[in-house]
Amino acid sequence: MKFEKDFLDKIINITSNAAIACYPHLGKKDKVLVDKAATDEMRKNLNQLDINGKVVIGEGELDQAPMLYIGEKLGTGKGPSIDIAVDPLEGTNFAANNLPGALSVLSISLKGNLFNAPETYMNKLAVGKDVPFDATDLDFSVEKNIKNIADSKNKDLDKITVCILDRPRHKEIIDKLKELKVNLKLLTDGDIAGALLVTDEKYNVDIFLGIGGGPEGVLAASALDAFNCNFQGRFLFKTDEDINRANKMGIKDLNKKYNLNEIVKGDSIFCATGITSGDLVNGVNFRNGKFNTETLVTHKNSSINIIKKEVTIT
Ligand code: VTB
Repeated sequence: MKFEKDFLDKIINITSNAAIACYPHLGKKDKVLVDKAATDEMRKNLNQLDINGKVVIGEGELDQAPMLYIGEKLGTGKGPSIDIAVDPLEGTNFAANNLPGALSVLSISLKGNLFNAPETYMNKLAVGKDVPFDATDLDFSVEKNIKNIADSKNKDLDKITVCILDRPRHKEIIDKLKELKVNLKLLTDGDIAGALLVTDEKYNVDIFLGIGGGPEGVLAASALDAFNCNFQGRFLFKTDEDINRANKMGIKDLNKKYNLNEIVKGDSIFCATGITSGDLVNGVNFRNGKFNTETLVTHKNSSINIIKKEVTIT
């Protein structure tokens, strides 16, 4: 089964509405409030869809409701069985401070086709489709990955740009990258968008790497799949709680390196609507009583990788 166009439009509307719901709360310095606005709106809209939906990537467990929690059932129950990955507000700091880069993100696939990821960190690597499949690997050293990319693109190292979250845990990698004299694009937050910068030369990012949220990794992977880019991820289970959760989800090899085709299978739809303007899309715009939103949409089976503009009247 493949998702049809009208279904695609409905999904675009869901992230658009969630983004619009954030608009009154932008720059109010209240992360909880703006996150709740996005989540409530996304849940309301998903529940109106004729699907038998289940959240496989969400925000925490049942006891952490009202967030869209892992295992939550969504939809009218009348349609196909769908796996849903959500990040209603990716970049809560951005939205609370009215800074660039906040997105509302959703990905769906048929049941069983999206990895059921626990809420833990993931070590990630993403490269564009112009990099040969075997040129990069999570298990290669940073230096080897960068040099292989430079070789395959016939570029000097100082023309390579690496995108990574700016975190103390990445100090060693960042020091190495500085030594290699590559260019850095350091993110304060928002590593879904960071990973997606490898999808098009216009963003001038050759590789995204480093440790960020696992759910964000799965969401990014579903878009990267439609762009035929490469992605690898390895979850990091540190605490006993993390390990228990992974066991419950059926993850046997805690150290497994996942390739993209093990994270996302079959047809999928990914939507990321801008809440505030960023590298990928513009944020919500309100003018003459109308909201304008911009959504990055990918649909694996129709090879749609577009930025679509939406207009909603208040
Ligand atoms: C990333 C990023 C998120 O968290 O996954 C990051 O995409 C990872 O966590 O926007 P730390 O902040 O603990 O490093 C965010 O920055 C915030 O959820």
